[in-house]
Amino acid sequence: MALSSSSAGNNETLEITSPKRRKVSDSDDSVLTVNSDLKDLSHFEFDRILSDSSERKSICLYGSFRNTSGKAIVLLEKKPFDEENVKGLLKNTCPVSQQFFNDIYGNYFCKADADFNEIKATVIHPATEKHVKKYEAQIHHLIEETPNLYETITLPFIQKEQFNLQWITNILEHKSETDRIVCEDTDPETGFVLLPDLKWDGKQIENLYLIAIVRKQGILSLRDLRGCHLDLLQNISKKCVKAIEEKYRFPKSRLRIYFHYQPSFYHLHVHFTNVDYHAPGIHAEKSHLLQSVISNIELMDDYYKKANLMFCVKEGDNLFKEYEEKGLVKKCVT
Ligand code: G7M
Repeated sequence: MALSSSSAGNNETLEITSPKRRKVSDSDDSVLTVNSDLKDLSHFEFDRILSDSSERKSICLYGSFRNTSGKAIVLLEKKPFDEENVKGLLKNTCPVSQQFFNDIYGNYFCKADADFNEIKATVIHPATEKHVKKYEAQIHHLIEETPNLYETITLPFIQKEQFNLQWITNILEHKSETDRIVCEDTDPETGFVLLPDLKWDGKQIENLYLIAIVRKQGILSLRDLRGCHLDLLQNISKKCVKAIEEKYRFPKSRLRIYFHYQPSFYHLHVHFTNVDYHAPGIHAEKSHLLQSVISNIELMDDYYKKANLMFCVKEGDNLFKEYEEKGLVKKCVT
């Protein structure tokens, strides 16, 4: 995580500090990241908005950090309310200014204390062009990927161009986020690491979001899953559900457990979210429930080798261009 949330929320007391930088091995240019010692966002020079969402109460900014090479993405999101937070808010003096009232109905703006007004910030630096495309608002298309199209277009594309997986290696090798690990199984075939997703601060159950990253190398995505992986999938399902139940008192029946297809990162991982939370990528065109995946493989060992899989792609994405060049999809003319 880039920024401690307490410093992110308190915009009025930001100090001017020069971001220290650390070399990162996962960048194409091997440039320096501000993430090793970022205290505030005062050095961020904003170029443009990549996307914003009133529904998610988030905004994604593109720019750079002063005196630092490489571009940066800063994603700011308002955090959901929880009971503890609201109790604190109500106990503290929180000035309200009335907008209007009509009979028994009144509208107010409340000036909450910084402690109860935290903003979650995700900083990606140095950000590549591919990161920009991932976070940029764009038109989407659906593509039906046959096994042959996977072999001839998608797979060569993944082999040529994909996000670096250094953050995954760091988690598996206990070099990053070690204190966030919720449950771990070290078996080389069926093992995994379960921890909160980048999108979750690990606190509020309303937007509970964890990921289990498999230990075994070489399973790129759902497409690679076969009968020989059933033990791995069942092990993840059983142990992660138990760990989440124990740590967060959150029952199995309230968990949405799924894969993304296409994922952003081609090293197999499973998403665990609160079923009432509308996390990005939960819709039919992108998510595949773990239980359905297990069931499909139980019925047919090589289901995911033979199935046509739909996936959603942005018009600006290079994978879209690969399919466009073969005449399999067309840009939207408006
Ligand atoms: O779409 P895909 O299935 O590849 O999703 C990858 C998930 O990994 C997303 O939900 C990301 O929020 C999450 N993620 C990405 N990064 C770079 C990190 C990270 O550094 N740490 C953690 N804990 N989760 C990450």
